[in-house]
Amino acid sequence: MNSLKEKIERCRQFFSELAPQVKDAQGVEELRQQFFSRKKGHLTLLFEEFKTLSPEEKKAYGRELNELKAEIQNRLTELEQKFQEKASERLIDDLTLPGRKLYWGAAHPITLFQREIERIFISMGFSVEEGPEIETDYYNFEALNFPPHHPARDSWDTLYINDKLLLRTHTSPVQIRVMEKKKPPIRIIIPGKVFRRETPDPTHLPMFYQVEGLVVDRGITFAHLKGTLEYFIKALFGEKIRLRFRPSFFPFTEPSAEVDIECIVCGGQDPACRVCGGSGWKEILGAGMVDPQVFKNVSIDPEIYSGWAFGLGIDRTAMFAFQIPEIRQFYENDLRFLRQFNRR
Ligand code: FA5
Repeated sequence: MNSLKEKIERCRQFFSELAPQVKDAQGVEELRQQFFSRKKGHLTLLFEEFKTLSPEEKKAYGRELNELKAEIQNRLTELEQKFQEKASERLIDDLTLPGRKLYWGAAHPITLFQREIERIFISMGFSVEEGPEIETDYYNFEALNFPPHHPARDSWDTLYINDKLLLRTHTSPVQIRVMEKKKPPIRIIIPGKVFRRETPDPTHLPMFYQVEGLVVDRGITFAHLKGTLEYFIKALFGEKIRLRFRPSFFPFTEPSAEVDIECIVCGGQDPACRVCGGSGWKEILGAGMVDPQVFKNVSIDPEIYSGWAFGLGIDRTAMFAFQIPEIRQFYENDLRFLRQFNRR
């Protein structure tokens, strides 16, 4: 009986005689079957025989056999590519075929909406700032008047990286970063991603966008906050939108409020509404007058200056603006959904 070495050589030679005769993709597939088919392929049979060898023989032939397998596979892949290219050249040549439809990429609806928000605030004289998504406990909590172990920390379901670092739970830490560097007058917005350990539902996401607003100057009052937010929300939704301010609590503002807009999904008509729970209202932002302690933390004198701040959920508000009853749709990457915002 021939040694496995001779058989390997014969198999190599046989393949090199057959390969140049292949004329098309089907021929490549037939050749592949001839050598690799599960029961009778030439290479398969050699591997079967290899299994019966003694450990010394296995050592001697294992490498050669694997090299042959790799050689044949590479050549088959080359042949496959060659015939694929030929086929597409033929397609390009055939001018009677219908054209291929190309889709332009477009900005994501949340990006479009963020730009709209920026446009409104820039028109009121605000400028746009940014800050890091990975934050320290100091900027995310302490400087914002949440001492360690303060119970208010519980309402921010924080994703910690280690004892000192975390994924920011809101855009408010950038207020501190800006006030440390710039002195009043300050009139800024801060859009960006925030993260919370939340179970997704029709109005909640674990990663979402917020836009923070901050105004600091002499003589700033709650009336300025209310007027600016009313103007902004009407610019976004139209004059007829109904909104309400509700008293609330944030450690870094005093007094604090939340703003709700009317539920676009049920208009308050459905007691089982999955968006507003039947109340007819949905919260879109938190706001308030900057707490004097926050000013002290950044060495701004609260006896001279006052200010207001707000934090709005961009995705949550976009749901209402685009009349989408389900916030998760923004991130499901369903092109049928996303293309509706492609205005090209
Ligand atoms: C805050 O994050 C405060 N930093 C807001 C603030 C800023 C108050 C400045 C005072 C001064 P709150 O956790 O309520 O607050 O979130 C603000 C907005 O983010 C909410 O009104 C909502 O629109 C949006 N939001 C909150 N949680 C989620 C979530 N899981 N998914 C989507 N949007 C959310």
